[in-house]
Amino acid sequence: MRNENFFSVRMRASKDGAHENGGKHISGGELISTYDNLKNAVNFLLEKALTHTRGNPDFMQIQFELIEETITKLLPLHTATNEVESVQEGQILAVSLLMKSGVPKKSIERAFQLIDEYPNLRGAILVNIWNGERIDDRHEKGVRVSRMDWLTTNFEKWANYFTIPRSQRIKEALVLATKVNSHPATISELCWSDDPEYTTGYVASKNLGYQRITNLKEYGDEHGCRIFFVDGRSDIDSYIDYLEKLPIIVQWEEENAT
Ligand code: WAQ
Ligand code: MG
Ligand code: MG
Ligand code: MG
Repeated sequence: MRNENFFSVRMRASKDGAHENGGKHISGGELISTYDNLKNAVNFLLEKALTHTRGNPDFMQIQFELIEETITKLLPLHTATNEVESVQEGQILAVSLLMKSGVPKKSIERAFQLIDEYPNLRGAILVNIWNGERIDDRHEKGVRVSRMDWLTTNFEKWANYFTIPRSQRIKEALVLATKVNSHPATISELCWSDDPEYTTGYVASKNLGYQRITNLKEYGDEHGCRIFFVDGRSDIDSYIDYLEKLPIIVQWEEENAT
C-alpha cells in the first residue's frame, strides 16, 4: 500500500556560519506532515530554532520531500523515570543500565571519550559494542535520524495514561529512541540534551525500554550526548539507511498498555 502524500520535513540551524563551515549547532528537527499541514510544520520548525536556548541562529535550512516508502507504525518503548540526586549518581546509573543491555564496560568508557572529542555534534555517534570504536564516518555531523513522528493527540493520550509530562521534548526523544531501538542491530542508546537548561537524559534498549535519568549533566552545560551502541557485525550501510530513511509513526492505544 502506498501512502497518500506524506512529507518528511527537516530543519537545521547554526550560528557563526553554516554547520559545514564550522558554525555552532543550534537546533535540528524532523517531522512527518501531510500536504495540507506543511505550512504549520515548517513554521513549527522555524519557531523551534528561532527561540532556542543555545542561541540565535544566523543560518537555517528547512526542506521537505515526499515520502515514497510505506510508513511503519511502532509502539512507544516502555518508559520509566529514575530520580537521582547528582550527575555522578546519574552517570553511574547510566553505565550500569548500558551494561545490563549488553554493552561491555570497556566500550562504554571508550564511548565517553568519543563524546568529548566531538563537542559540536549534531547527530548520533555509532559505536561498535565489541571494541568501543566509532563505526560511522560522519565526524561532527554524526548520523541524524529522520522520518519519524507521533501525532500530538495520541502522544498526549499516552502521557496522560502514564502520568508523564506532555512535553514536546519527551515526545521527540521517545520517538527517536523507539525508532532506533526497534532495529535489531541496536543494542542500546545513551542520550542527554545539548540544551543548557535540560539535564534529564536516558538510556534506552529493547529489554529495558526508555529509562529516563533526571540528572545526567550539570545545569548550564551545552555539551550533549547521543550514542547508538551497535552490534558491529551488522551491515552498517543498511543500518544508517534505516535510521535516515525508513519512515515510522509511533502510535499507542490504551489496549497496548502493559
Ligand atoms: N538524530 C540523531 N541525533 C540527534 C537527533 C536526531 N534526529 N536529534 C538530536 N540528536 C543528537 C545531537 O547530537 C544533539 O546534540 C543531541 O542528540 C541532543 O539533542 O525528559 O533534548 O534534541 O525524557 O537536545 C532526552 C530526555 C532529551 C527527554 C534529549 O536532546 C526526557 C534532547 P537534543
Ligand atoms: Mg535540537
Ligand atoms: Mg531534539
Ligand atoms: Mg538540543
